[in-house]
Amino acid sequence: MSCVILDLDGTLLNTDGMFSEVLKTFLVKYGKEWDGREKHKIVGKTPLEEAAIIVEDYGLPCAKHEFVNELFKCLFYNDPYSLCKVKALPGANRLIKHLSCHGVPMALASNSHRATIESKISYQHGWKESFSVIVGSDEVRTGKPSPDIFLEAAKRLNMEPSSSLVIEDSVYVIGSYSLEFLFALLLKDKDSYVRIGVVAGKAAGMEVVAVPSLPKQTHRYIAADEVINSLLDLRPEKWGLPPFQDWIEGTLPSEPWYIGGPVVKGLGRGSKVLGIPTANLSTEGYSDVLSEHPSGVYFGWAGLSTRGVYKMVMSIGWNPYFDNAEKTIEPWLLHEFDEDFYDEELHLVIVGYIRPEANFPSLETLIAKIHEDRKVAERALDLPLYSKYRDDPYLKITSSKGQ
Ligand code: ADP
Ligand code: RBF
Ligand code: MG
Repeated sequence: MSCVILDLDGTLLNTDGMFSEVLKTFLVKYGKEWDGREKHKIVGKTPLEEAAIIVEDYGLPCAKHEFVNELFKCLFYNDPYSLCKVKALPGANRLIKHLSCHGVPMALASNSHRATIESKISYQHGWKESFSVIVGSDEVRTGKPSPDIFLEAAKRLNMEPSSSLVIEDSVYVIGSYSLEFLFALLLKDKDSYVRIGVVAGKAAGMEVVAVPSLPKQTHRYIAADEVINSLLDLRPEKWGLPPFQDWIEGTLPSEPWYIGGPVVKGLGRGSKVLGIPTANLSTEGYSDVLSEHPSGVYFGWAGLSTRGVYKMVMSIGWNPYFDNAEKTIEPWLLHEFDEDFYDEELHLVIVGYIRPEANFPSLETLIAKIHEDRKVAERALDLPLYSKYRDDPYLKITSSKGQ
């Protein structure tokens, strides 16, 4: 591949976060206050399903399609208030910097109108300069799922479609469609919603990597050449592009991030089924942090009140092998304890990423992989880059629970 064509919403930008932002302001109009509790239930739903839950939960005096209509209007028509709150998705800045440093030609190809694309990226540092080509749906005859946008992007980059790599989340269908068209499409074929971008890329004769922005939806992306969990998992060298050079001994360093709380009961499977106890933390109150980090296997340091600071490797997500309904945070402290420590205050400093969560053909292979993760984390945490966080004050918990 000699160039990369990227979708914007849901691929580089967290439009999902934007949806919640708009939702919050919108609820105020109805005299209700957003309390974030829906975040759990809503994960993995399409906006239509999401709206139905909210209308019901808050007892809003409107039909769900009216509600969605209003939301779509706020979201997709250049409302500067919501646009400036949109955050880059994990790995988006890293990818853009990497490709532009190596001189890989890049285009943005979105179903939004060009003006909307430009105002969206104007809030993201360094993005405008990195894309030599931007194509909006108002610049071609038909938007995705038609291949026009992608073909136009390749043409303007002076590249052959067959040497263009498309990266798409496919989910958000924006701008060029009327709401009526959108609803008709969704009613007829629920999956069309997540296929649109991938189908457009394949119809253009390009290679397509899908990065689903809805969890547990991998099966809907069969048309793609590869499905990855997040941009962190993209391996450009698979496509003949320069590899990332920031992996260190099997780990990807990140800015440290912090979560903590009392150790809660999980499903009781860790020690019983895997022989690997995980001191689960509640996801409540962490929806923002968790939406900034993809599900996956991470590592760092764990501080337990009254006991000390330990190396830690953890998984965050839906545990595909068990196909959990809820997202869980499961840190394995790399130390032998003589007893349980439920309800004790546990603080985590997460310093890097290891791999996406995966499914496994057997329990044995899952267990073997987790022990491999343990080795990777144990070794990496001795590197100065990571070991310095052992002294982070967040790990030294002096206050008692609730303070
Ligand atoms: P649950 O599903 O309730 O989390 P687990 O089987 O995963 O049950 O066991 C986790 C519990 O085991 C933790 O809450 C903690 O009290 C205890 N535990 C003992 N050793 C460890 C360890 N090394 N790492 C994490 N938890 C441990
Ligand atoms: N479960 C999975 O289904 N897929 C995984 O890739 C996976 N990776 C894990 C990595 C680590 C480091 C740990 C501690 C657990 C992992 N688990 C995984 C198991 C899961 O998080 C949880 O511990 C079990 O489901 C028991 O509750
Ligand atoms: Mg556990």
